Amino acid sequence: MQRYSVFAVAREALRHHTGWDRAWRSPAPKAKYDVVIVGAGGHGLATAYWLGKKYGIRNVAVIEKGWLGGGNTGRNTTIIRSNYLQDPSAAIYEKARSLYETISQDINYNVMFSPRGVMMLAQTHHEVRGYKRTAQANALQGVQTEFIGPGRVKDLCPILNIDGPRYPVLGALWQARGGTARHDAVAWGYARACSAMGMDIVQQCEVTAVRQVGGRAIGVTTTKGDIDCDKLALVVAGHSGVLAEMAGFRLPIESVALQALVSEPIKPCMDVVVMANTVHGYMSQSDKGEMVIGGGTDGFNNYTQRGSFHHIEETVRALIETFPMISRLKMLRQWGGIVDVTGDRSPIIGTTPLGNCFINCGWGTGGFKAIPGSGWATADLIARGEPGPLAAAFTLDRFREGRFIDESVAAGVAH
Ligand code: FAD
Ligand code: PYC
Repeated sequence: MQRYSVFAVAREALRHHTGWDRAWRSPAPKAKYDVVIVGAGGHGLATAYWLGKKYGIRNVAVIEKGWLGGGNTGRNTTIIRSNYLQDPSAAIYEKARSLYETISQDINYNVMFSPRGVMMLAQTHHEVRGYKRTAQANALQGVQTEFIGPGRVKDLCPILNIDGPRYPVLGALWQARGGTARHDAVAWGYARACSAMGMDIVQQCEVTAVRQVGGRAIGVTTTKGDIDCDKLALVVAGHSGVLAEMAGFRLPIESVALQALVSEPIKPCMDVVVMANTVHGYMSQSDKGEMVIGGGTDGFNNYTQRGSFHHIEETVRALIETFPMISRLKMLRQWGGIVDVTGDRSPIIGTTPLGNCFINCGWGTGGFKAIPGSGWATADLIARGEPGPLAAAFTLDRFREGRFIDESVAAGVAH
């Protein structure tokens, strides 16, 4: 793999950028791999990366029906934080957040991780109690968060109106090392690192059937032909129910569109991420100056990866008391992604009723932040055939056994 560095950029500048290699190869699929991963979003690619990096398993294909990172990974609002309530969630999200700290060096690709700080506003007394409880749980879990008062909130984000008549800001749960990263760079960086390890990332290749013999997965049928494998991983987010049906089992998951929008670019005015869960909306400013604004999920199940007009009005209306400045902004574009939501708002990582077939899904509205840690845990699962400590609580069995990991508040997005 050609190494990216300031010297490489300078060298290429002198020769008019004619010497850059392609970031990843685009091979035709081979007939057989040790591991086939369906879905080249962040989670599928990070899983492949850790399989190669940690376990030396490199005869791996990542099969993608569209273009890599073109699902939710390239459509999200990029918020990274680990301020969850339950211990298993804090462990996997904090592992992921800590990997984000060094990911650009680890994979030699600048994902623009920006630990600018994330605050979740408390705008009711109930939220104050809830976030104080989360801060205490986080302290026990080794996750650094604190509950801050309204004065500190205003200092950190002067454009906030903390004296709103309906929902004054009473404080916030603050995670100083939370932040954002460039979403598609995360997918591109992992793809480049996987390709350099000899793995095949096969785009424009849809899986249409899961082939099985005697209760074990033996491969997939795709629009580019049959591909055999020893182990199969389904990492397809909003299409998890579809792939599970091909594999012959059902998942406790609903697929629903989550929408976001950005404004025209403006001068820098906000250098933290703010989530306002009572009124419901969240906002940060991109490096280009656009205000990145997110809303809630659609109120009905669907597979439509697009925005709908009423969401602009609903989301902006919700935020306007807290951020009066957005009443003067022109909105530039909106979009949607299909997220996979479980009943307890926690992911599923584990074995499945089909032998040799593993699943990673259910990240719902909040899986971008989890990508490096989820890949780590899923690679461990595939390599060893059973979940390790990071994934053990997130297996499919929990729905049968009633071991829910309720993160409906920490999810921070209206469902
Ligand atoms: P995806 O990136 O969706 O990848 C799955 C891939 O599988 C897709 O590329 C798809 O094309 C492919 N696939 C599907 N079916 C097949 C098939 N039959 N054959 C081959 N390939 C197939 N999370 C956060 O942490 N912070 C946020 O701020 C945040 N904001 C969000 C805002 C929006 C608007 C949306 C939509 C999501 C947001 N999320 C956020 C959630 C986050 O984006 C997802 O949880 C995460 O990206 C899921 O990654 P993934 O790799 O599992 O799925
Ligand atoms: O999980 O932090 C999150 C999030 C913010 C917006 C969408 N998801």
